[in-house]
Amino acid sequence: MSSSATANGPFGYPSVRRDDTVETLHGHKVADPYRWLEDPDSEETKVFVEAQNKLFFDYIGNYPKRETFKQKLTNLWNFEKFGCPFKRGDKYYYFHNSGLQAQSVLYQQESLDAEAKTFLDPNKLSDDGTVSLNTYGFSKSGKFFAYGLSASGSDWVSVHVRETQPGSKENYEEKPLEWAKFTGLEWTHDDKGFFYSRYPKPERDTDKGTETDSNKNAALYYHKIGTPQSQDIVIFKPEDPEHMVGAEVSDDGKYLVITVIRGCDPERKLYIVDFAKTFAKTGKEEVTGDFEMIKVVDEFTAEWDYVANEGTVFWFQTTLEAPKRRIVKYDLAHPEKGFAEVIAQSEDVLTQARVVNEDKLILVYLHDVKHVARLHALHTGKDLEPKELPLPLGSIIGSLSGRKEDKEIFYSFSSFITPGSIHRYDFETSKHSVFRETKVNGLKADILETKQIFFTSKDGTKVPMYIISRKDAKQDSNNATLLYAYGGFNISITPSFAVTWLNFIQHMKGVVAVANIRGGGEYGQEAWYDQGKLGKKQNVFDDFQAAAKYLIDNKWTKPDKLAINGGSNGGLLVGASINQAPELFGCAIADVGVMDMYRFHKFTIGHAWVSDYGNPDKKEDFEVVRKYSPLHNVQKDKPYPAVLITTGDHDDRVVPLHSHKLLATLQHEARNNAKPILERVETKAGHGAGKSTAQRIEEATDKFSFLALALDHHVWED
Ligand code: X98
Repeated sequence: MSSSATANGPFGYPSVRRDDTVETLHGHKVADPYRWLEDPDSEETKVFVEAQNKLFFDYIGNYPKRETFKQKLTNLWNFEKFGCPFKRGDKYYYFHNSGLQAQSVLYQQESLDAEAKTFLDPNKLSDDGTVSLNTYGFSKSGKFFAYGLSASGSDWVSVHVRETQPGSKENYEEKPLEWAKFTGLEWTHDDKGFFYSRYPKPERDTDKGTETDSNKNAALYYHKIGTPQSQDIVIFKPEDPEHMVGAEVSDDGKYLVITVIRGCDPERKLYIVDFAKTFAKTGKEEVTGDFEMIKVVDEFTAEWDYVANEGTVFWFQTTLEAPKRRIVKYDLAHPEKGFAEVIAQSEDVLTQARVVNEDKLILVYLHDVKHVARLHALHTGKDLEPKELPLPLGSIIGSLSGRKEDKEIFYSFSSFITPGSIHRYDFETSKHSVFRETKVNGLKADILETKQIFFTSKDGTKVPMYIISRKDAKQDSNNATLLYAYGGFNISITPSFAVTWLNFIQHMKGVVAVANIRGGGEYGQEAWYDQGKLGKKQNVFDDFQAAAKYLIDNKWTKPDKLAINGGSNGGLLVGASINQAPELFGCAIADVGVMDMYRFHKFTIGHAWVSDYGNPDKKEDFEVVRKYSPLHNVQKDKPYPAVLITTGDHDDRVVPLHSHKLLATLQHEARNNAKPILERVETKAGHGAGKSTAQRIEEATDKFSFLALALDHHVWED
């Protein structure tokens, strides 16, 4: 590789080999000159990554305000973060981060006022804080704790078991369970073992998370504690190798609720196992695998989330004949009666249902991208007092803890400018109290404000958008503005307290806009999700571009001062938008994006995304992605904004090859672009989850420094 500025443009992009790979796909000749970048192990790919990282870090390292930004951000980040307490067995637990700890620590308490003892500290598991807790499950008695650790942000988890009594064995198993992924850890109530999902060991099994092998043939297993993983029992293996399986043990421990999952499609099959019936048949009071499945729903018709059961009567949250979801019940003893409605679909989208204090049903709804929590009687569905949980208007419930057997619940709420405070509601006394307030040193929330507006998209649809700014921000077209969105997979982008954004707003006088574009779940499946997937995916890009136009037309900003950002499916959104409307933006930051829409389904869990993108092996679907695939729509003649593409070397959700191939193509086609097109590859990081605090701070510092340089915006206020 050379870095001649003349041959390789004003930024001296590395020379990258182009080969003559060409394929004919559904009658179209498609060149793929950077196919070789799909091999993460080749020396040439490693040299590419090193050269791109050197270019980026040299560029950003020269920015004089980088250190100021980092110091301020570190300062703002350094506040105590508490999770909601939850009870397991006779003990309380909660997560806590003292401020800048790499990973949050799980604490154990005998009672809410007792001394908190460290129960699991992931910070002790690596030198650099890159081993993280990915999933966990307590046994019903509270005696055992199974937990999945992930290294370097990979989706793979190694499952460990420990006893919970202080002073008891820390490592119950000789060896952790391997090749678990996308799994819960669900204990049988006899404390003997737990259910989990795992894949076959990939062919290339070194440095987990850097391989690209497709994840297929998952199965649900039962692990009996104290026995080797090789003896784990297969409980259920879907016929289709791309299907997955989820499992939940019912509250009373008598049933196993199984869902068969078809990729990211929300519709699932629903099976139930009656343990007692199986034990009667096998003559053994333990899991043997000879389960008889009651196939309650044997088609992918709707979403099914187990809420509670009393004997054979089960309550579910479902989208069955209710795209905004409702609560139904089903009696296993009377299947002929089908599903009976308990709570009808409302105008708002039901997002969470939880039973507490025996028979109180808490339902959390999304109303114009804000939460409302309502209380109902489980049996009759009738309203109870208080009708709504006390919640400041315009806020979001981050977490909610409390189970059927608990007489109290804890819930945390937050907004863009208020960190999560924790509230307690006691059902015995009907009293609400603030359990914990969160204080953020250096945050001047009183000078900030959030507005929610509705803009009109290309086809006339009204789309909500939050705008967060200083109160003194003027609509003079001159604000450095960051527009963020996701747009897919039924995922709603709700307000979140992000110090990276607040640092930009408070200290750099920036504006952040969060657009709740279609493809998400903000207004339910029919009205929002279905309108932004498959053949309607262009609506997502149209909404995003309409959001940018709104910000420009209403003089919040102008193209030179507008940056866009999104991650994952939102990285695709950024990639597609810079090809479709580069003139609208001054800067674009695409994090961990899906960029090669012809080949996404071939790597790791990519096949699960045909729910939104269709299957490129089918001509009809291919013709849809052909119109927006970022890699295949790079423009030769239009000027691009400054572009930063970011990825992680252990991203096994959206493999880094997507970012590398788009980057190489952009640097080749637009090598003389006036603004830089660069890539940042984080080492020992994956798709986002599990990053250490230091990694998060460095990444945000680099991204906002890039944005400041791209928008020529160097304002700084203390
Ligand atoms: C995923 O790909 C989700 C991955 N995933 C899970 C879990 N279960 C899955 C079952 C089938 C297929 C995928 C599954 O995370 C899971 C289950 C229990 C506990 C934890 C995890 N997602 C999409 C994604 O990452 C959108 C969000 C979820 N994308 C990347 C879409 C395009 C870019």
